[in-house]
Amino acid sequence: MGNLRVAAALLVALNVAMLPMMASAQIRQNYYANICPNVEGIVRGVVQKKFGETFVTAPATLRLFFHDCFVEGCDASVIVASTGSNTAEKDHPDNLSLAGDGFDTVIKAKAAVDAVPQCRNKVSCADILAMATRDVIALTGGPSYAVELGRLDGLRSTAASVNGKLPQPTFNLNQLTSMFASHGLSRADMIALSAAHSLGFSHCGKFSNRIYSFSPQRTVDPTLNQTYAAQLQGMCPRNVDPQIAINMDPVTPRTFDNVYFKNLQQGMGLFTSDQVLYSDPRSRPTVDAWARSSRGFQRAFVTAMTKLGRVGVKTTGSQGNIRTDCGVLN
Ligand code: HEM
Ligand SMILES: *[C@@H]1O[C@H](CO)[C@@H](O)[C@H](O)[C@H]1NC(C)=O
Ligand SMILES: CC(=O)N[C@H]1CO[C@H](CO)[C@@H](O)[C@@H]1O
Repeated sequence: MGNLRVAAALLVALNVAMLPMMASAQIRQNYYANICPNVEGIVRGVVQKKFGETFVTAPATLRLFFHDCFVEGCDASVIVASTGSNTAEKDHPDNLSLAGDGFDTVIKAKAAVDAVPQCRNKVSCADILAMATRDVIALTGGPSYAVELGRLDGLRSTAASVNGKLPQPTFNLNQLTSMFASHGLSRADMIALSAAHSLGFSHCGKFSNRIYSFSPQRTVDPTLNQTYAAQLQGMCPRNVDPQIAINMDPVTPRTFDNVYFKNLQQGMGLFTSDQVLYSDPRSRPTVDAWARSSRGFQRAFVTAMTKLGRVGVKTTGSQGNIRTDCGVLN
């Protein structure tokens, strides 16, 4: 018994001692400076070309990065394809129809990086996704920032691991705050990151409860702008084709900007999880501040993206590796 207690105390001490060691295995800027000096230019070239072909490249890549980081950490596990014996993350129903263009962006950038002999099999898919995400934000008018690198690719990807890991559009502020907090992200980080909904599309089914069946007493969510609600009903009639998707930012759908917050002030947040940031008095002051100040929002967004990019990263050989094919575990 005494020995066990000593062993337990030792384990606790060891864990505490290891915390700073683990923290020192951090990702950092310019990680590939000697390994593959032009990696950021190579990735940017591919992203620019693909963005020129289709705008969806931007929202698809940004959302893919978020879903990657929130399930098993930023380790490109979301990109792995299912095999006969394993249903991977991307085939979980909550992948919420991740657009194929995000996957395609990473795979094309990986091919371009690996075409350079010095870089071949030296750059992780997780890092390529992080760089591509930074690039699509800049291409759509958002802030540019130095991206931290040095992640390894994860060793597993299962649909089961997605359960309960992604926020739902029906979430209230407490649910949003606690899910983001479980990844070390503050409420301000959560609010800043939600502005990713400044770009991209949603299928009608994700918010139909707000315009058709809000409660037994009311058809339309009272926090929704009633003019906007009527427009949404027009674009998304009952029994609409489930493939139909509409812009999440009705005002500037192709620009990454703080109009997202101005929309919330007008009752034009598409999901409950968007509008609640304004209707809840605890988060409203932040929404108001970033609706006023584009610079303030951009600064907070870069901070939050950098923190998101650190979630669950793998940096040692026992935790991960560099995949040769982003869609297949080594
Ligand atoms: C705060 C909680 C969040 C919830 C509840 C949420 C939920 C959703 C839902 C339901 C959709 C529509 C999916 C569809 O119908 O196809 C969507 C789209 C999107 N989300 Fe989120 N999301 C959240 C946070 C984020 C964050 C933090 C990011 C990125 C940093 C993000 C990026 C995107 C993007 C870019 C799209 C558009 C995708 C496209 O057009 O292909 N979301 N989100
Ligand atoms: C609803 O949106 C319109 C613009 O589409 C705006 O003029 C109006 O003030 C909004 N109503 C509310 C209550 O915010
Ligand atoms: C892009 C992608 O992989 N989408 C899949 C999401 O999950 C459903 C099943 O729940 C698949 O049918 C999609 O192909």
